[in-house]
Amino acid sequence: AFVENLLHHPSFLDNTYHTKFIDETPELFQFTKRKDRGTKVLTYIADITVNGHPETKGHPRLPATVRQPKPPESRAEPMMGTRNLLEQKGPQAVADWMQAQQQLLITDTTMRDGHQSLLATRMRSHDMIKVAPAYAANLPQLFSVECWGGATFDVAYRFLQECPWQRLRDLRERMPNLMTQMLLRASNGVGYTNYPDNVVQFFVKQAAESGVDVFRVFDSLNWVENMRVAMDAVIDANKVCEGTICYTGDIFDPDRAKYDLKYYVQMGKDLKAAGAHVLGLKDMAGLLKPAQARVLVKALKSEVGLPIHFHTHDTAGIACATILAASEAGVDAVDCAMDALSGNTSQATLGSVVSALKHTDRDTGLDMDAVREISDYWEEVRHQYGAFETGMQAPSSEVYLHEMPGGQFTNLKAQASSLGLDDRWPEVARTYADVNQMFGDIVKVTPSSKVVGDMALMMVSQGLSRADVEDPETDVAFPDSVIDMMRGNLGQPPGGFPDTIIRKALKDEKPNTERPGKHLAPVDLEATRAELSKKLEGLEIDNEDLAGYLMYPKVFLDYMGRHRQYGPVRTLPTQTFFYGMEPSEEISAEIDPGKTLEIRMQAASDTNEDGEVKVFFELNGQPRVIRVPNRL
Ligand code: BTN
Ligand code: 3PY
Ligand code: ZN
Repeated sequence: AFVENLLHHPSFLDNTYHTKFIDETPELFQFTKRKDRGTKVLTYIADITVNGHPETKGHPRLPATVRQPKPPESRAEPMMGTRNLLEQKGPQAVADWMQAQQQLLITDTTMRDGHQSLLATRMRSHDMIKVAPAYAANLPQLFSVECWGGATFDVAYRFLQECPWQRLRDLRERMPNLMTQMLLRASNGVGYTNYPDNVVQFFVKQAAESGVDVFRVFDSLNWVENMRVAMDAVIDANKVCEGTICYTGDIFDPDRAKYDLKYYVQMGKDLKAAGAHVLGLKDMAGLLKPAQARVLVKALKSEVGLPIHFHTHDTAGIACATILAASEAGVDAVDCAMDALSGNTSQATLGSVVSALKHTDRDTGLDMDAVREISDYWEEVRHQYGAFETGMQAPSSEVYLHEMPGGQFTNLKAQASSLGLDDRWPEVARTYADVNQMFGDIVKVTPSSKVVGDMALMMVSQGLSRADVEDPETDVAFPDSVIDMMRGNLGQPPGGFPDTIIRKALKDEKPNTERPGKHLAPVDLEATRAELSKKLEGLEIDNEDLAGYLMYPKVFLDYMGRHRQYGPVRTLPTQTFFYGMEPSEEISAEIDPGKTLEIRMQAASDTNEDGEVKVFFELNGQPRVIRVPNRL
């Protein structure tokens, strides 16, 4: 309702501008519009100051005296890095170089999986952009910086009130020598469902144009058939296609024989045949153990013949050991997060891996002083996101039971709490494992992991066991996501879904066992662009916005509605964005390159009889009063 109202609010209808347009062509909007954006941003600050931000309610802000996180100085002009190689010689040259050189290559995941797994994906672009030049200058040996895709795309629009494409362009510009990397859910794009082929193609093309160099493409059921459209689009864009195996089970466990060494080697070969430049090995839950890593990496190296890029999570506390074992077995690249955003459900600790390999034949070449300085910066940043900390205090081997991905674990825990199941977590974990078996032992990663989680929560809250669900005599109300998956709308797992569960969920309906995209009609892109433009009062819609709308129509429109009201709030310091301001506090916000709003809050009045509060500011030295309703 909030957004509905907003869309029909006069302020929405009479302001026909748009972030990228105005940010790139400020001269068209001299005076009134510039002043107008100032008012919008002040309105946002006033509102948050009076009413609080819905997402940080109940959490204390840091004192205004705590300094803004300060990025390290650049030590030198950025040296040539992997991006230069990609630009000059193309993706195959990158892959060849990976195999030819000896150092263990490192991807820094802090700006994507790190905060996705530790801080509910809530890190703002503002905090990333500031440190990007230090990455470029001080860590030119990095293989890549994972900074886009996965859940960060919709969270940017949905919760952070910022454009994910702009984040990408801003980071790309500040790290000209480093490859950027994204996580792409193949036909599910950066969403939770299969999209028509031409939407996937359009999205990949735009991501490549806006600045993604390495695409890690995976399918949530490990179905290579369902990865081809996305992989081909990456290859067509002349970017690095990292065709990816999702690891589940345990290759040494005879009870999990479905996912044995042979299975993974075959999938690696299939991905190579599908055109992958690099083979991704994605251990999204952190299940691969050191001894198994040694065997698996050796086999993939020798039998597939692609460079291997290994991704894992430290949920069980063992990720560094597994990475070092993989390194000994010859893995080419691995993912780590900067120390301050590593460990637990996040990645292994970057500084520890770099240190462990110093003076060995796989020395990463990264400078530990530079690593520490950047991690110190991230530590200050993390303090500002206390409201999103999950409270996970220690690593846990329980992950070997439930196999939840790092990004889902804390999320599901919070969902369980909100359903009043706090004290029944062990039961949820156990049930999640039971659901996996009931579904035929599947890969659990977005979006299939969400389906398993939905089912597990439903069963625990309704007191149903696996036997109850499978009993043809009991009536079960399946979550929509389960019915959708059984229909075949996420594709097929190896061996298909078991008949018992299909029949129970779909009754007499027949599932589709072909590739879902085969049955989805292409979207008329230009008609959609026109329709979106009309919804937004004639606003010109560029390809980035169209791609965002195609992924998440409602989320995108809601974002645009709030943008009209609040303006470029992505430029505010993080404390201000989440907590507003305190009397006498001063901040600045660079709304365009070189164009800065100096904002000082002076005071806030009492609430008047109309329920409004007056908030007194100085904006670039001029007094401004903003009235906002007190909704508390
Ligand atoms: C969301 O959580 O819906 C996105 C964050 C922005 C919401 C804005 S903040 C100011 C105003 N007050 C609210 O309660 N919602 C909007
Ligand atoms: C995502 O798809 O967002 C993931 O992080 C999967 O591991
Ligand atoms: Zn991950």
